[in-house]
Amino acid sequence: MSRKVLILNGPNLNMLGTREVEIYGKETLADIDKSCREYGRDLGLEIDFRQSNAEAELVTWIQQARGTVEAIILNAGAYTHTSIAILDALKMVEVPVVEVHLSNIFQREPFRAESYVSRAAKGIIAGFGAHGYRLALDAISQLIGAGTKK
Ligand code: CA2
Repeated sequence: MSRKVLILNGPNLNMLGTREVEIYGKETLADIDKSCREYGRDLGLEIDFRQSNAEAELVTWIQQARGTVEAIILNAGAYTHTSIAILDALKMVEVPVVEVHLSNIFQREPFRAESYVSRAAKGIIAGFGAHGYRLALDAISQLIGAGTKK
């Protein structure tokens, strides 16, 4: 049986592939969505891939994940470094969270090295561009034992 994984993307990630390609790569968010669905299918994972520029919407989606998905992959964008509301929601959700960043946030401006999301995440993948999402799916597959019967 397929297991559901929620992949959430925060502000400005809808602009991927249009600017700052030297930092974030040339793949669009639609490209990443497609590649996650395909890779997830191979791992027996059903992917629900979303993006929002609104903190409140991300919080609501995280709350709704409780009891409905097996894991969350989260690239919270700039909210990573600012949002106590997202951290609180992640702490409540009782679902494993893998934090993803396209860029290596520890090599950039000092304010990007601080992540509220990390406090609630099982682990973090940063600096591998779009491939990081597939690495996160591998990690989740291991964590929840996907491909095995529930
Ligand atoms: O490296 C990442 O994945 C980030 O989460 C991306 C965020 C940034 O604020 C985080 O520090 C690290 C920003 C995403 C903005 O993406 C754009 C893409 C194209 C053009 C402009 C922004």
